[in-house]
Amino acid sequence: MSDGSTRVSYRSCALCEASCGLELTLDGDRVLKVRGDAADVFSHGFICPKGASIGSLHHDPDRLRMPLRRGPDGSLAECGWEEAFAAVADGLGRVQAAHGRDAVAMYTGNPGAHALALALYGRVLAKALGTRNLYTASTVDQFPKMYASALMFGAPLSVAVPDLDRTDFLLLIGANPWASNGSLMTAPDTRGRLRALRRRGGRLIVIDPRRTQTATAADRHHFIRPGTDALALFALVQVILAEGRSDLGRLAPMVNGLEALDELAAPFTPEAVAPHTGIPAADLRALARELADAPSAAVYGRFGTSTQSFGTVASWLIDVLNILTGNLDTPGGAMFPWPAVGHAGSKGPAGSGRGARPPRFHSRVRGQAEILGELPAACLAEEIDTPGEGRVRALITLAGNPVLSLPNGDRLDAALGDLEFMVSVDFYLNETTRHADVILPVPSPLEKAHYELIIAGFSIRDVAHYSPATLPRPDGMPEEDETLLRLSAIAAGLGADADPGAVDAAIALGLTERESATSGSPAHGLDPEAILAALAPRTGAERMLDLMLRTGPYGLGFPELDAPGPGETCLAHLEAHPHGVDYGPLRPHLPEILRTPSGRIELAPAPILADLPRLRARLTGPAPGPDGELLMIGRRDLRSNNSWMHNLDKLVDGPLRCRLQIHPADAARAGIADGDPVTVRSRVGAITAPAQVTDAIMPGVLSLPHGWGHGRDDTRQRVANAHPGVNLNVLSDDLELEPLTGTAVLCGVPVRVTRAAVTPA
Ligand SMILES: Nc1nc2c(c(=O)[nH]1)N[C@H]1C(S)=C(S)[C@@H](COP(=O)(O)OP(=O)(O)OC[C@H]3O[C@@H](n4cnc5c(=O)[nH]c(N)nc54)[C@H](O)[C@@H]3O)O[C@H]1N2
Ligand SMILES: Nc1nc2c(c(=O)[nH]1)N[C@H]1C(S)=C(S)[C@@H](COP(=O)(O)OP(=O)(O)OC[C@H]3O[C@@H](n4cnc5c(=O)[nH]c(N)nc54)[C@H](O)[C@@H]3O)O[C@H]1N2
Ligand code: SF4
Ligand SMILES: [Mo]
Repeated sequence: MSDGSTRVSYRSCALCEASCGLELTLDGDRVLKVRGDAADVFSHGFICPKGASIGSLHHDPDRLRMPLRRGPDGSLAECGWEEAFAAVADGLGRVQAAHGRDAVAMYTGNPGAHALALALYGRVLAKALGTRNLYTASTVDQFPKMYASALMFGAPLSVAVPDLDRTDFLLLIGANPWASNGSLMTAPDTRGRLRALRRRGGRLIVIDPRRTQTATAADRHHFIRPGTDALALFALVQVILAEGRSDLGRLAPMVNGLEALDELAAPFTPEAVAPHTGIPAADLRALARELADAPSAAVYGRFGTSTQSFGTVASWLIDVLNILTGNLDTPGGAMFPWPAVGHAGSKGPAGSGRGARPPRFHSRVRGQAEILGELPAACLAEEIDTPGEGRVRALITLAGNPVLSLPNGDRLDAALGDLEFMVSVDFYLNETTRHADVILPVPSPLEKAHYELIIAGFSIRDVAHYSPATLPRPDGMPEEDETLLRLSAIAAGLGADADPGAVDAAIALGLTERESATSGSPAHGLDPEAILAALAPRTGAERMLDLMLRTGPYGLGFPELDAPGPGETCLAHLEAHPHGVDYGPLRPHLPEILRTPSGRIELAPAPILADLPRLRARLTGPAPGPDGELLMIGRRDLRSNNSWMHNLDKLVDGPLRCRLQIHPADAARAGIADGDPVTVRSRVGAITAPAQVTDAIMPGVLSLPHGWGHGRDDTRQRVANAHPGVNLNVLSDDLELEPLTGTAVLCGVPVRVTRAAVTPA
């Protein structure tokens, strides 16, 4: 409603990891304008087309404001909130009673890493469900990096990020921050920061099977054959060691396993790996020398080095290089962020810990190991569609669209149609949620409070931002944390009518008890009830966040209880600083951050060594010939957000984006011209898309963007359905997993192409 006057409001953008500050101009509850917040302490006014569309997302008429429930005629129709929760209690209760707790699976998608309520209460729900069938998008994304970090530093979230603003040399491998705005590297305006790196005389080298925009802006770009990054990285290690160029500096006394590396690296000479990777030996040798000689340097890999056949080994080698060159935990190198809520990988006594733990159970159908508390998402479809004891019969999806994001999408699509019950917490009726019996929408990004609880742990500068809700929620719609609490109560058998406030109070008391028992915390020894009183009247996610901030490294503590902390940070302090609070550039944290049992950095962890025979076999196997198999990779686009921002006109207009990139030599061999419809087949499926013949892709490699494949008439996404594209994951194989983490091999899917007879729609 307009009240005739406009106002300006600030908040940080939760759409990707860059966390930019936004300046919104509003008239009543209408968003008139969205700009970058020039006063933001970190993004300084930067904004991308997605952030600029947050008003359109908020006002999108297709975005759900009321729950949907499947009626007797099989169609989804709006219903009241109480009716929706009662239907969930009935559906989940029936499946749990008939088939047991493991029969209910849960899948959490990418916004689970951004949304405060999901980050805090998703695990409450998982615990209440008591199921082994927990899945997330992490096993189609970053788990290899997290597992390598757990093995080397002792905790999965101890991920070192490039010190972008100070480094002299950056090797980017399998990442395209020009489009993605950075990942496991929170750096608003990555492009501007990379330009600044080159302006100050630094060098940027990119290794990618595509000449991306990031590559075009670099000093040098090398094509690499998908899936061979571990070979190329090992060659850099080999040269640095063989030429005596390694210098660990202050890390030397903190490292275990250095002596094993010479022998491990020996077979991977630049000459041996060149025919496999496609990078000439001389280039690899020169790169190794430049990296070792740079005054400061960082090696950074992302999606392309993670979601592939040697994802964990490649992720490990990236930090081996950072360590051998003396650049880990050093300004200008790769460093550990120190977020205001406390570093998630550094709980408990400093310097050593339990380290990575072995898997506690295996999946039912293919016996795949559990990883970091969950099962590989690529196993979800078979756990639903394979009959037998322990079969998944119900599914909860939180903020995910697995039909488009998991491998063998068509199999999962069919499996979801076969469930006894499904509930989705999401604000779109999309390719996945169309299978749900109940959809529970959540407030729009402008209707809820925001704090990047997880992502701030990957920030290239220590900063904190908190944004309260900008606009009120629709009448009757619960906060996202309340919805999750109600689902948790239902999962625990307390029914749809349990008081979410009482459940939350019990959880909060448990947390304050734990904090009171934590030595070193400002809350140590305080009466848990007194802590709760100090946090009042906040409840839910905000109460938990305030507790974490007050007891964090810059925290206010509890001065009202005579227990001050080291700083001023608390939720009220962040509320008073809408442009963010800056704690400065990253600082060294070794050895305190280590949580390995040895209290040292493990340079040669046993599980990684166990995968090296497979890599050596790769080296001695045949190298690809000029007309060898074609390998499919994905790509991202600045105006997409995985599968879900295609319903906004401004983000989908312009030239068709879901096109198959193919090198002219491969196109000529298959008789394909630019614009021709091409059918691509893999072991599991086939799709047809128009060709884009371009030498920006390496010969032997094809690329399609992921997240497309809309156009179902039982979804409610009018704009997306008018720009459907095809689902890349119809091609990726649910049986091809990286062995150490069960992460799907999405980069480098073997395919064949033929010119199709008909033009795709
Ligand atoms: N082939 C191939 N496959 C890929 C990738 C690839 O590059 N290639 N990328 C992979 C990666 S890195 C990822 S992270 C996954 C993503 O996989 P998913 O997370 O499964 O998919 P998204 O498209 O991110 O879907 C997010 C959903 O959350 C909803 N949503 C948005 N915000 C919120 C919120 O605040 N709360 C709730 N409850 N819902 C919300 C949206 O409506 C949407 O339905 O895909 C993976 N799949
Ligand atoms: N605009 C936009 N931004 C996003 C997203 C989005 O969908 N759209 N998604 C967000 C999410 S969930 C994530 S995880 C991040 C991902 O962030 P990034 O990893 O930076 O994003 P990608 O564009 O997937 O970059 C991966 C690059 O790896 C290359 N590649 C593919 N296979 C290989 C290989 O085998 N080896 C090497 N060396 N390279 C390879 C691809 O060509 C691609 O350029 O982006 C986030 N930001
Ligand atoms: S770069 Fe990411 S955080 Fe920044 S405005 Fe765009 S979507 Fe939002
Ligand atoms: Mo992701």
